[in-house]
Amino acid sequence: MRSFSIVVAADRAMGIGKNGGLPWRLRKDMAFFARITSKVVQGAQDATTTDESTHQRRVNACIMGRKTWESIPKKFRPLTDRFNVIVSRDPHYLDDKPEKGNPLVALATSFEAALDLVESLHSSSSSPSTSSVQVARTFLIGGAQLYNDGVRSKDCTHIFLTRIDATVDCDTFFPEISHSEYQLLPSTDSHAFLENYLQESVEGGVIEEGSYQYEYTVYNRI
Ligand code: FOL
Repeated sequence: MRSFSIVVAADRAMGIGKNGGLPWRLRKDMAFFARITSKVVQGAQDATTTDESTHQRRVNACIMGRKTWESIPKKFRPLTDRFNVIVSRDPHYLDDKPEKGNPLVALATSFEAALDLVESLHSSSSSPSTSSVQVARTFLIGGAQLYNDGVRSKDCTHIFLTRIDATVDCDTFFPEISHSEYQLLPSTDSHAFLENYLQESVEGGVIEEGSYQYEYTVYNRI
């Protein structure tokens, strides 16, 4: 079970960042991000694996690049109630950080190694793990360098793209989504997919916030 989903917000030009941060502040989209990455939905596959019997905490995993980790405001990181996997080529990156030793924070030296780590903690993993954490769903949350690896991976099953109907000054972009590899669900289908995926209501259609209009869209791997 190495499958994962991408979560991203992008403008019309697929811009995602500027000066090491997000180029916009969209309160509702950020709440949607927190909800989709945090919510653990009981899947049929995991019905027999309960944390009650193993004393493990079941959370979703968020894989992110080192720059994305550093872009998250200190008061919001590590992302609460999620297993934070930071990808850095520096194996000592966490050594002098306050997060070192936190069971919900881990370092991987490549995207592949991050997927391997998360797979070893997956709920339906056959080998009993020594970790206190059990991973339900896995999300790749950026940035551009990891999204590049992620969209190309056959293990990427969905792209949850918040499409912002604007062109904002960005210096970082999401890679091209191949239409032979992913299918964009029509607006109504995207909305139905998300409500089923989250098992709760999700705002549909165009959302207006400040001067921005945006919509939650879903791409499925073909
Ligand atoms: N996907 C979407 N749809 N929107 C985003 O803004 C987004 N951002 C990232 C990745 N995928 C995204 C990467 N950047 C936080 C900050 C930056 C960030 C991701 C997350 C963050 O602070 N998250 C808190 C919520 C804070 C709040 O409520 O304002 C969290 O708990 O998730």
